[in-house]
Amino acid sequence: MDNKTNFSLEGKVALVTGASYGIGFAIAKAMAGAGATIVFNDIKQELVDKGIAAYKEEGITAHGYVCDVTDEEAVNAMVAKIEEEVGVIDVLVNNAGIIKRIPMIEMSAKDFRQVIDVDLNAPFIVSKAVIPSMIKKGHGKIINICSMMSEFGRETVSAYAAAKGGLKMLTRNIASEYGEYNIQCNGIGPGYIATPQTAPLREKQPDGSRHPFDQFIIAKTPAGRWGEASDLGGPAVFLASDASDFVNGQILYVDGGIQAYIGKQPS
Ligand code: NAP
Ligand code: GCO
Repeated sequence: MDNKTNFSLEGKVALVTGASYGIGFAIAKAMAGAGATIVFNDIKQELVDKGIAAYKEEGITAHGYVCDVTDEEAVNAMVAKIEEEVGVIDVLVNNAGIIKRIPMIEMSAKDFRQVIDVDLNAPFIVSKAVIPSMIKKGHGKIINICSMMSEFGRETVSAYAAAKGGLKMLTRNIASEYGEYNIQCNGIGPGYIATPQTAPLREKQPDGSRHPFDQFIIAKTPAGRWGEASDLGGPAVFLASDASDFVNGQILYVDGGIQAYIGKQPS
């Protein structure tokens, strides 16, 4: 097989969770560009409708479903409906996620549990729902959207870091348990990406200056910029394609080099 077809997703059905916008949307757009049929879900009908319209603007006929990925019954029903209406899922991207930035000792157990539920329990639930058909089909790709917080902590993100650290190990476990069925499970660890999720960290200050955290990330990134959601498309296509059939249990960090760099000294 030549390298061109190796990276093709022609004939593949890709489900990207929480992909009405943001990183999920960018990954789905890139996969569509490689030939995949795109299926996505979001928690609200209005967001699914907005997503379908946004994909259409990009020339993509996406299949949208309303589903809360933390609800196992709803997820199983959605996967069954997708298999009936679109086809067996060849590629799953567990992208849906939330963050709550609260100092740990001020965080309620309820808030902590909600982050763990969406960011860790849901990837378990959705992966469990799609793996049986992948086994029957003889192949499958699962891509978990991890984070730099799969490796590092910082103030106010205890629940998120715990979830994303767990997601790294869930990735490795799925790879270990289902590799013999030609299912590859890998993670993508984005660095700091300019999406609605990080908008509070980039808000302009009253005096028009950059948010302190924004300045911090710029100084910590060799490229001196935040990542764009589109920066994740190529790595996702690679991990969804036959080109990565012997890559399993890996977390591919797409962070602009933050983890390699001590950071620019303040001028
Ligand atoms: P985002 O802009 O907040 O989008 C998250 C998406 O997930 C939204 O469409 C959201 O839908 C959906 N979602 C949330 N809870 C859901 C649920 N229970 N069921 C179904 N969908 C749900 O976030 P993003 O920046 O694109 O991040 C996407 C993923 O990348 C997340 O897993 C995040 O942790 C990870 N990540 C982000 C960055 C970054 O810098 N942005 C870096 C590393 C990793 P609603 O709008 O309806 O809530
Ligand atoms: C934060 C950010 C990060 C990013 C991302 C980094 O508050 O530190 O939201 O968590 O979202 O996960 O990889």
